[in-house]
Amino acid sequence: MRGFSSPNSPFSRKVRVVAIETGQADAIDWTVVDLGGPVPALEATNPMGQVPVIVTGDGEALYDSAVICEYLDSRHDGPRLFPAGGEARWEVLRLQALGDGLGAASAALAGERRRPEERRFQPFADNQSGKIARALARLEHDLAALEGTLTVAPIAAACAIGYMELRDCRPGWRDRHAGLADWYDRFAGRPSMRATAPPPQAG
Ligand SMILES: N[C@@H](CCC(=O)N[C@@H](CS)C(=O)NCC(=O)O)C(=O)O
Repeated sequence: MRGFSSPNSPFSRKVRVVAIETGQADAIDWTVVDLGGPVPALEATNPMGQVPVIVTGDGEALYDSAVICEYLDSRHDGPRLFPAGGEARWEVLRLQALGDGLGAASAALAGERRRPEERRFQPFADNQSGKIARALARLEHDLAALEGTLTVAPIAAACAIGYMELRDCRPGWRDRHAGLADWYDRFAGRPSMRATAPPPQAG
């Protein structure tokens, strides 16, 4: 399979972690793209022009990260990262959405902060900050569900928290959410998380 990713993207990282955790790290040949401008090859596979994308052996493009993760989970013999059904499945999917939402709000806030000061729109930044604050509080409330059996839920949460922290979207979050920070530090020590950590940032 081929794939498109970018080094700092929490959604790309989520897929790469799932690939490692399910023994498929070598099954995807990643092209790392720079999202600073248009990437025609990426747009040709995903009309949204977003990473991650994979192109299966049949030549079919799959996106977004939730779809790719569930696809990878259907292709291995180990314990499933997506429960097949029942309450457990809905809880894992909700938590995945919460983690992804945290990643999206953090990316939006980081993008807004990169704009020249005179072109920033503070209400937009405040709205994203509110989403980040509420998502962190909810993840801490749901800590018990992040512990225990590995599913896509803690993977999504940890990749999003890693990005949120990389971009310093919520200064002081570790003091406000000590339990979540402790869980995150332990989870970030997994070989799959260490292997996919964003590269050291310039400046
Ligand atoms: N819901 C998508 C979100 C993907 C996403 O936002 N990717 C960002 C990088 S973190 C991207 O490609 N941004 C470029 C753009 O939106 O043009 C997923 O889960 O894969």
